[in-house]
Amino acid sequence: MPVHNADIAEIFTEVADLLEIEGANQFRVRAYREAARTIEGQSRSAREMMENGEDLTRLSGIGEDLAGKIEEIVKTGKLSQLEEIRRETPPGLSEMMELAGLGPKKVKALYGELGISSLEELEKAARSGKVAELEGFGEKTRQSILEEIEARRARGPGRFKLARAAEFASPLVEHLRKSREIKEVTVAGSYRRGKETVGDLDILVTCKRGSREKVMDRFTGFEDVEKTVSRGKTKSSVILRSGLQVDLRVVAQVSYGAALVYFTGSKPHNIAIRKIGQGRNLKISEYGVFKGKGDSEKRVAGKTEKEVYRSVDLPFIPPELREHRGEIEAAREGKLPDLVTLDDIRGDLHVHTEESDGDYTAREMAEAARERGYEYIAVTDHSRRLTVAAGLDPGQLEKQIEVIGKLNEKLDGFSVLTGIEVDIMEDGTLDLPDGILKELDLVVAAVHYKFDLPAGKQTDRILRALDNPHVSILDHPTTRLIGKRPPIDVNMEKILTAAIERGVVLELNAQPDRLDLNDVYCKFVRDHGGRIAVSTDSHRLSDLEFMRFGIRQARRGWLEADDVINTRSLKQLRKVLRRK
Ligand code: DGT
Ligand code: CA
Ligand code: CA
Repeated sequence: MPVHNADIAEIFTEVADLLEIEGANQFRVRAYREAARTIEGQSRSAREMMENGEDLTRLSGIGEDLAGKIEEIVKTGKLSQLEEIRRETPPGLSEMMELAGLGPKKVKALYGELGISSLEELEKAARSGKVAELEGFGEKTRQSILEEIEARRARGPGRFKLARAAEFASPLVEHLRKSREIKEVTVAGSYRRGKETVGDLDILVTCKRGSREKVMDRFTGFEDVEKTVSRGKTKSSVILRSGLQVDLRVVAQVSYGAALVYFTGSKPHNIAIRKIGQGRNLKISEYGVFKGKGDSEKRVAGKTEKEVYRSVDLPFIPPELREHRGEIEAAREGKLPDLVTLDDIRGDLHVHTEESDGDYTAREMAEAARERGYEYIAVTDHSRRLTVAAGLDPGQLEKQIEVIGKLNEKLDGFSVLTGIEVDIMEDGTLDLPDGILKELDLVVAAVHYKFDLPAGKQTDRILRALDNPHVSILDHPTTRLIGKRPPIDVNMEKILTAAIERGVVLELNAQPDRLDLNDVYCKFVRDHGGRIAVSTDSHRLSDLEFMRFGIRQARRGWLEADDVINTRSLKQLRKVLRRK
């Protein structure tokens, strides 16, 4: 198995966790956390960099020592240092650290003084009351440990894809909004940042004076709640029938902005903001921004997020950018991107019809798209190799081109572009002859089989496809399926660069289990002057809705309207689609 950047980040994070429990030097611990973040934020795989003989120490926060460790992980898939620490400190401790409210200090005490090294042991000790005897552990901690463990068990392992989380979040938010007591409702956390998967939902509400009890009743009484894990005055947690955990916090109106910043995260972003505040003698917490100490402590901001950012001389930073990947520097220099919105989108460039594996005709898809306010769609059915999806051969495609021509005569003020989602064969040639491809408005090229070729071969395969002058868009470039299939093993930077040089557009496929390209690659394309098509790959009318998830990911990739070709008028679009 090739080592991905995410694997390296995971290893470094575990090292940091375990070192922290061991009571290692704070700087050392932080170095591993920083390294994990740096590696995860790279568009290129560390493996590629090594293969190119590049100096890993040029990455921020990576010195000789860490560079050596990255090399070891890439070569062996493991880090001997971690194996060693694991022998000394049981891996169950990492899991214990993930429970809210249990930092390294507490875990260290639990392990050092009571010998507890797993969630099971922890639960037993909490039930028997043993943990409450430890210094710094009161009845409250004991209760919260039990609740957390129970919640974990009820929701099971794993994260929810953003679209699936949205299915459960939306009706709950509606339910809360309808309450007369509740004033404002926001789902914060990773959900608000538009991450492709979320661990749990973090909802913040403000309410009328004296109605917190009623708000909690309304929350825990929601029809989809399977179990109430905890209920307090300001915070309650429930598990929905789907297994999704939802935390609800009632916050004061004066703190709403500060709480939003805090609970939207990400944690590294928060920490960086708080540090800027410290440099100005400001204390930034979930309750507000405060100046002065003791009796003279004064709240200087907190009602809105804008206020909080302004207190450290920054403009509002959109939630999708809050990953501590350069957004704070950009904000400081007035260089935040003007992120693309759903309203900017004028068409969809990847739509299937019943001619291959879609459920509707081109006309039906066109009408649904027009209803959404679009000006155009491109019909891109599968090509012949994909027999399971009833792919088209040249004759069938010829016929479809004719049908679409006639359809366009009938559609007033809306255009259907002709296209194909053509298979990239194992050798990098395309599944249909150039003669028919050149008849089309656009050609979307895609890998649909032979996912496990070795990196060199797989990369060459795609590069060769990009060399075909008829290819306009590279479809779901990494072919990953979130939680199901890893990305293909390729030199992504080489592929993206080649595409940009040739004027090939990269697709951000908006299917909830694809979201491919991911945020980091989108940013790479933008930074290198390339263009993206955000496309839904719709097989049904309702799939056109997926555009909103594509846009969330595009925003996480720092994309502006100008970076996304389907924000263009048809005329402009045709210009961009012309190959260099
Ligand atoms: P998730 O749920 O795993 O998808 O990710 P998040 O980002 O929603 O994380 P979660 O639910 O654990 O916490 C929500 C936010 O609360 C998180 O993004 C940042 C903030 N937060 C949580 N714990 C801490 C902390 O120890 N320090 C700081 N500064 N912020 C925290
Ligand atoms: Ca969360
Ligand atoms: Ca949470």
